[in-house]
Amino acid sequence: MKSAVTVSLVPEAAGGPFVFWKGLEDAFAQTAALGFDGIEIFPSDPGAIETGRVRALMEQHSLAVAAVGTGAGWVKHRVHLCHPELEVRLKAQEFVCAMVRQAGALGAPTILGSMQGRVEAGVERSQALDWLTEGLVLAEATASEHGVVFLYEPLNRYETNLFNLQMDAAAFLSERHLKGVRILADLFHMNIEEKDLAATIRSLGDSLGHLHFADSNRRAIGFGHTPAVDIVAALRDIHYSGYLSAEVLPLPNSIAAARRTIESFRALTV
Ligand code: LER
Ligand code: MN
Repeated sequence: MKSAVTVSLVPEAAGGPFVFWKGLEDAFAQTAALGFDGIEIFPSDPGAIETGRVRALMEQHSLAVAAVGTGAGWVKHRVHLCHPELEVRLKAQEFVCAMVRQAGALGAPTILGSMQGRVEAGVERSQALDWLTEGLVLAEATASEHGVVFLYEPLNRYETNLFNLQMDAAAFLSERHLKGVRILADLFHMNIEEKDLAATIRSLGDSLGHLHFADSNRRAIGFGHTPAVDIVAALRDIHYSGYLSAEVLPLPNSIAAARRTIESFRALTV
């Protein structure tokens, strides 16, 4: 298992669950100094990832890019993949695929979280699921051109009505034959929705591709009451070798959240 921490490059996401906020140079330096394996980037748009500059930082600090998020497509640009208007859906698809190309060039998978959208009023659920599939098929094909998977993240009920439970999402991906799409399990969302976090992780097995390592209160693991020991035991049981990436609030401040994360990670994975 590998450790990672998040950096947001999106001022409009202020107050959101990201550890670092002061740009890539600052985040890479702090992340490397604490001994993480990777960094997860939340850019405002695909153009914000200059691959040459990011590659230089990766090399300088011996860090991988663990994943790249697409949430700014919703938070900043207000588009999503299940929007009733075709033009908005097409913009959302292009945003996601452009991000997949940028992330793919860095060897990193891209995440579909908030940009999945929701079943809007007046839209049939089956129609929204077909639109979601359309977006996932495009993203999966683009990701496979770069030899990476694409990540689909179930969210809690206050953020989407598409999929709130991990296994419902995994069954959907399987029904739609989306073999290049893996589940991103965010422990914060799971804490709201799942009956048993460790059992769910065991059920996910190989369909798990990435994990947001957040405590019950969306603070660093160790600051809440999520049963992290049981969860890491379940991850070992399924031979999970991906990232535990801290998508958490920068509380009490960025550096303390990052430090608590890496301390918890080390204590749990020895
Ligand atoms: C994205 O990874 C996520 O978890 C959403 O709740 C948006 O913050
Ligand atoms: Mn998340």
